[in-house]
Amino acid sequence: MTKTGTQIMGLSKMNPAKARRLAAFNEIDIYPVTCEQRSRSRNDEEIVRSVIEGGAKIIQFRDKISKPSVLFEKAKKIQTICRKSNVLLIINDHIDIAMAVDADGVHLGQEDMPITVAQKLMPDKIVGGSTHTLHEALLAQNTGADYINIGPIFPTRTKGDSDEYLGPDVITSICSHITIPFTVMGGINMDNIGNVLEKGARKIAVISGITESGNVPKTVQDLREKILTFSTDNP
Ligand code: TZP
Ligand code: MG
Repeated sequence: MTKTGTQIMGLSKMNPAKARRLAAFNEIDIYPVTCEQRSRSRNDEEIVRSVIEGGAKIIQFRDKISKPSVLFEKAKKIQTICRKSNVLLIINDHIDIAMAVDADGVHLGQEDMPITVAQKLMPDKIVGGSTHTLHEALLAQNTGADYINIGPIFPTRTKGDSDEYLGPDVITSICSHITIPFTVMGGINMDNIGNVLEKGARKIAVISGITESGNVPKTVQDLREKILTFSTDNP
């Protein structure tokens, strides 16, 4: 079986800041991701405050629209909020912004900078990768991803480039071959979260199921409770 960076080095020999971040990542349950266009006129900062109020321990700042200067300013503000609450901040797409605001990591898609480059540039940070197939998942793991995301699991209107989705069975078929932590994403909400939990997911990334809620803290609380209750009943 392929060994992860953590297994090869051992957490103790790893950069201590990275080891701390990975330890915190291992504890996460709900993984809210921002999308200002789908937040019912609330800005990303407001959503970030609300998901933290609901108990989230990690946030991904995902903004596909803003220019770098705006992204940087927004990321700085969000980082200040996350720091105060000891919440991990992952930046979608942009290694430079993640480094500039001293975020906890970066999340890279198939068309972004290679995972190996991110690991070199930010050895003390978390590097995650989006995957859609077993092949991509193994490649991400073998090139040093600290975690992967698998998705879209269900149909979603948030990722506009395709109507395709993988279905929840993909979770078992991919996760049985990988050793690094994984998140799942795509169309997940209170009604179907049970399906991904049953397939073995424990770290669940959600955009619109949270950002479109009329009561974001309560929705985050409810989703967390589902994950935590299921995990306790199915250790
Ligand atoms: N990658 C896989 S699915 C997805 C991304 C960015 C969008 C998920 O958004 P939502 O609103 O939780 O379906
Ligand atoms: Mg990307």
